[in-house]
Amino acid sequence: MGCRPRIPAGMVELRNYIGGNWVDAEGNRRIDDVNPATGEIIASVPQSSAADVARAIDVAHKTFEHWRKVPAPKRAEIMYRVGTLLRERKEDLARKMTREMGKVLVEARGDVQEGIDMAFYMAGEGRRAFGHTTPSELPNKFAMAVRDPIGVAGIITPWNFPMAIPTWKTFPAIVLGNTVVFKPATDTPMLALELVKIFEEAGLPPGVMNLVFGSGSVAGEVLLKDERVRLISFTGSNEVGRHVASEAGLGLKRISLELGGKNAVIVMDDADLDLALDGIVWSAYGTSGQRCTACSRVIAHEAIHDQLVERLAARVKTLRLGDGLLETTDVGPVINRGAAESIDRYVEIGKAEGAQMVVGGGIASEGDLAKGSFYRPTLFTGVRPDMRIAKEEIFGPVLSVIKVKDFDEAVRVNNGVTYGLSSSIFTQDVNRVFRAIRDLESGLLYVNAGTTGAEIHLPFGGVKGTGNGHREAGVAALDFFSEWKSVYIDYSGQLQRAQIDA
Ligand code: UN1
Repeated sequence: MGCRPRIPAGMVELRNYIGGNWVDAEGNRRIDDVNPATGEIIASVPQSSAADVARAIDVAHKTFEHWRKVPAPKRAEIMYRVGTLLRERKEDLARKMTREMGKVLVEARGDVQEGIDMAFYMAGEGRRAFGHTTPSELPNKFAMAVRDPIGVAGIITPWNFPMAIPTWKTFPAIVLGNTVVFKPATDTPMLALELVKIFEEAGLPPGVMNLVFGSGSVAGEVLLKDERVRLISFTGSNEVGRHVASEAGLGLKRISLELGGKNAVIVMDDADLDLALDGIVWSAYGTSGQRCTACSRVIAHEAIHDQLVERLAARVKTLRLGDGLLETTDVGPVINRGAAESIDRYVEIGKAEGAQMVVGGGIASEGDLAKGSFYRPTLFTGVRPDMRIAKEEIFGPVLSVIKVKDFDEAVRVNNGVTYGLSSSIFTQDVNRVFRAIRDLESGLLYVNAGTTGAEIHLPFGGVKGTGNGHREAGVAALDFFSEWKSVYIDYSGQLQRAQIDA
């Protein structure tokens, strides 16, 4: 295992970061990091063994003893510097992200911006992290509840928001006094490394943030099983989320799961259709449909259905596929070949179920597109709520339109899936708006906007199969990454028995 004090500029041979050292994985096993738009290999990535991850946990565990005692405002000062560095490098990071993950540049900038926002928000929490003071039921007794750090946080992140999601998890963890072992998605290692470099430059003490590259089945598994890891924050698929819940649950870890979605835009008969079209196209085909929050169902009132479908089809036909670095591109590649094939299997299922594919379908392979993994923006109509394409998460640029008679049916269809992340309604009727707020089963709700665009200072997460009841971001993140400690201070000088002494 070679140790180097600093990572040389422009290096494409990535290394783990453990205890403040850039180190190779045991046996130096590596895989390629590939640009999904061009097929070009952009970096070589270590594949950590179980022993590599155990070493990272060991360091994080030892560092916790020191880090938890550093005053939170001091921890937060580092977070301000992280925010400043992210802001300075925004353009460079966005370009790297587009090359590594494929999303179009304007969206990659937004992804980095989300990290900048989170840095300053969480830095502010270093001087708040409010607890409670509350009266005691007994005289001459003081009561308060304070937030304690928990310990080593195992952070397992997806590839679709290579900067934003790691910041949602690592920033609150670190400001609140936890230490981190971070295992990023195999498809987006470079952005994870850039984030960790920024932590290093910002002056984060060695051992607080440790980065291990590798597979879920080897590296991730160690995080789930090692008893020194006290909390796991995971964003990814429903299937893996269930595995995380059961493995980490056995060790009684605190677990936050952010899983899939089958998000819908409801368009009522009184909707502003121009606005609805903009919202639908942006939230269904942006990020090539690869957001947990992406719109994958349109629930259209019968009075506007035909007009909406016709205009939507015309819009979808104009979307230009291509490399996200090009100004002319509307929709970038999907993350890899396997993803394109899995999306295509769903499109075939939709056709076999009897839905009408009015636009798109198929892996695109004309010209330069053949070098990458591109899926044509696809639109289905005549979709029934019981079809698989209306129920299962596809995670690609595939949208299904379902026709309904009225508001009540729209709510039933929206709620008739196992997920509940994001829902939206387009209407001008204030009564319907408030009924929608009350009745739609989702953790995020948009009125007259698409299903994407969550801001970092509000809780983020979903109901039902989307997770396990935790929320990320906003003040909710503080509750996940800290432990409540209730403290009673009796200054009466005598025994006072709660619930017993009058
Ligand atoms: C995700 O897809 O997991 O609201 C995160 C949004 C973004 C975050 C999405 N701010 O679409």
